[in-house]
Amino acid sequence: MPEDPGTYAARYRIRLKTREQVEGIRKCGQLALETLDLVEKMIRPGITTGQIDEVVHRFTIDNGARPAPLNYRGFPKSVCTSVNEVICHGIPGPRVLKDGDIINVDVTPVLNGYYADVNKTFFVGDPGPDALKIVTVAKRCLKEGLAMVRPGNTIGDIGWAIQQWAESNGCSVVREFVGHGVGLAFHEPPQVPHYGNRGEGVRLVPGMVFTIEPMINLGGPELDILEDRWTAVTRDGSLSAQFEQTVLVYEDGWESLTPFEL
Ligand code: EYL
Ligand code: CO
Ligand code: CO
Repeated sequence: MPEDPGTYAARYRIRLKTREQVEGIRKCGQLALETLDLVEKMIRPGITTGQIDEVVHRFTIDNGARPAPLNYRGFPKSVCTSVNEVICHGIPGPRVLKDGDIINVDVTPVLNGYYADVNKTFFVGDPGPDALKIVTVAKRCLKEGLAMVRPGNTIGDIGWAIQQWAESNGCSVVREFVGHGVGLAFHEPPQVPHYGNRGEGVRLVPGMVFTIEPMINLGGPELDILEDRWTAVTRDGSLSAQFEQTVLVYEDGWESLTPFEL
């Protein structure tokens, strides 16, 4: 007898979401996207990453939500801001953005108990050729990963598609940070690596909600963690870019709960 999807998911401690829960996550996702739109409008040379944090914090609270990153495992701010060679988990502060920088802004509001996790990488002023390349490749990597999401495919299919695009374009995939189940908590099972082999890993079933958030480097995949114990940077100093969406598996394929154009 074929195994029930709920029973299969439970073996991996994956909580399948009800329609009501999906509605809650979708509403949180809309707030997250509005937050990123607000941030995009303020990004220009001369602002600081700390100013981005202030705007994200205020807008989140004013909309009846709270920022999940704040105090999460001791993270001191409400949003991650990762500039140039910073891969992820950059801490907002006095750093001033300059023309030609790239900056990833990663927002996760908690609204009515539901979590949605989304990020984008923005250009500050006019991008140089390296900035243009890494942002273009990272964006396409998320698109390739999303295209693999449907019942019957596996987590490994997603990672394979991402790794394939990144490496065939001369870029590399960060291994230390992965996508994750999300919705009722910031991080739930399963883990979603952005590398891997076709057909390997957990099989996707309707009701799963998880992020895909490939971190793509222009040089090698190795990273260092700075003294602040949060900021991850490329070991070779090369640029790194990332795009993230929260995605729902449903009977016919996938639906982003944090949709933006790729
Ligand atoms: C926590 C785990 C080392 C993640 C995200 C994992 C940090 C350092 C080990 C944000 C903040 C993922 O999912 C995230 N962004 O999309 N902290 C995170 N950790 C962590
Ligand atoms: Co995120
Ligand atoms: Co995430």
